Amino acid sequence: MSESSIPFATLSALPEAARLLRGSRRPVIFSGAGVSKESGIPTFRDAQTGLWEQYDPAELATPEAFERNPELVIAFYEHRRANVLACKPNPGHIAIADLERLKPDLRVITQNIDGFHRLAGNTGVIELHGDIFKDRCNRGCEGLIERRFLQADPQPAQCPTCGRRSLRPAVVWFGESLDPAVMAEADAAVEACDLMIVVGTSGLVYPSARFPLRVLAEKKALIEINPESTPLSQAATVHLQSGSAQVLPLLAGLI
Ligand code: BV8
Repeated sequence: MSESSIPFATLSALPEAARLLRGSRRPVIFSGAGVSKESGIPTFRDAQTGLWEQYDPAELATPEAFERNPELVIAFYEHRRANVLACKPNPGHIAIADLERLKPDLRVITQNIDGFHRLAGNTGVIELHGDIFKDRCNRGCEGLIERRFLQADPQPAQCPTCGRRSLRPAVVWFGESLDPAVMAEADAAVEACDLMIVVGTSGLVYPSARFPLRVLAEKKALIEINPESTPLSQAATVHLQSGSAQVLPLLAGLI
């Protein structure tokens, strides 16, 4: 999308956003599904395309769904894994990696499980909700199993520790607590930051949604990048109302 397709209000707000970012020593990027939309990964609030139109992801991303119908949940994640494997980081992810080269203390906190911030080159990415390419035992056995290939059999795979068919994606489902160590790392990064750029999130899922609210409560600068308005937009220091793949490269180019 060329600059001409970016709303004038967004283009005129860019210099202020760039001034804030230039003056920041420890920015945090807080991202949600919207940052991967232009890579071809549907967000949660998009109607899932194809086979998954009739399912609500929030219904499938739960321990109850896995207990009730493990094959359906495994098939849902295999479908999403295949989609992520067929996609790649977009210019928005690349721009965030470029920003880390300009600002080495930049941290990325993401709600996404696609790994695209790491793939784009960011380091120390804090993945609040896990990684779609890792499995873990649903019965609590220790350890994560890296799996970048697709399993043909939709039955849960066998746990190498307990031998039961209990492996599931190592992601945080609705109703499951986030890893306390990951939360502590995110808390420390937000505590230390002097600016947050919130990219592509509806800000509706807790406890992750509390991080931008904390930045606002601490009167730090918050730049929001989202084509829609969200509960954060009113209080944001700057709201760049556009797609992240368009506006992040422009912003990075001004630093
Ligand atoms: C918890 C991993 C304690 C899985 C995800 C009842 C029972 C239990 C809990 C609850 C309950 N009621 C409420 C809760 C709390 C619940 C919650 O917050 N629910 C919400 C729906 C109200 N939270 C939890 O359950 C959390 N755990 O609370 O534990 C506990 C324990 C036991 C009992 C009680 C409490 C766990 C939450 C984590 C769930 N896992 N992901 C998977 O991915 O399969 S969440 C998942 O949905 C994503 O990771 C993400 O976080 C969230 C979707 O949010 P977004 O990323 O913001 O995406 P969304 O589609 O919403 O928005 C996209 C945005 O992008 C939009 O604003 C759009 O405008 C914008 N956009 C579009 N295009 C672009 C763009 N932006 C930029 N550029 C573009 N081009």
